[in-house]
Amino acid sequence: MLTLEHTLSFEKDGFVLIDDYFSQEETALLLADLENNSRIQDNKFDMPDADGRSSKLSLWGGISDDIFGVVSRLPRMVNGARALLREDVYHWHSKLMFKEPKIGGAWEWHQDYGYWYNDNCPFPRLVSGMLALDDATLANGCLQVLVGSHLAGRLEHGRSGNQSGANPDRVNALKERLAVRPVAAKAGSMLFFHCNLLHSSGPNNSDLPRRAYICCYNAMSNAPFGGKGHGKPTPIDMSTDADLKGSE
Ligand SMILES: O=C(O)CCC(=O)C(=O)O
Repeated sequence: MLTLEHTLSFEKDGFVLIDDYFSQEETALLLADLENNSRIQDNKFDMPDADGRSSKLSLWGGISDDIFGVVSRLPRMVNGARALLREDVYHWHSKLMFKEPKIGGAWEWHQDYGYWYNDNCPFPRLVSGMLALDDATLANGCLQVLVGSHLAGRLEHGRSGNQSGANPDRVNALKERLAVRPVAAKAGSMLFFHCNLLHSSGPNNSDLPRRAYICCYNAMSNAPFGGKGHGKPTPIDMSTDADLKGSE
């Protein structure tokens, strides 16, 4: 459950990391499913970085009909996003991030709203919940955030390979004023972050994978104009903790 302190910390810093949001048993269930989940495995695509290394991503708009969809609909996820955005939310998209040992590449500094602005969301009123499926460390390319950068507003983004990177001069100016924080995260922890928070990650130089499941929610009042964007602005049919255990 999110507390008032979590919400205040999110508003000040643009993110909040909560340990043990999912139990070890729950993350083990997700990892076991992931191995054989052809919907996710067959839809992975590369996100090459500037050095020619790649993370892999599998991304979908509708809520999936499997254990990962159950997670996207759990009250701890949906109510968390509601508390942080202070209104009802709908499912924008969910995605699996894979950083394979020695292969997984870096992510440029960017804001997710750098992408989602172009999907015609009028306001930066989206939040992502990133569930660490493995321990995330600097060595395996954990997320790094620029603390408080969500308050800078939306920055211009340009293409960088398959990725969209924030204007480097702006990022450097913000780095002189704000702290860069690597978010080392234990498996099962949850990082909620604001769509204007600048974040990046390094390559995976370790022998261990770094996998994360990221559920993104949009404020119900913020549906895109012009028929663009992901998901549908409809209320989420919530799942239960028991569904998570029962959907093996
Ligand atoms: O998982 C990562 O290393 C980067 C993910 C990311 O930047 C994103 O999903 O927007």
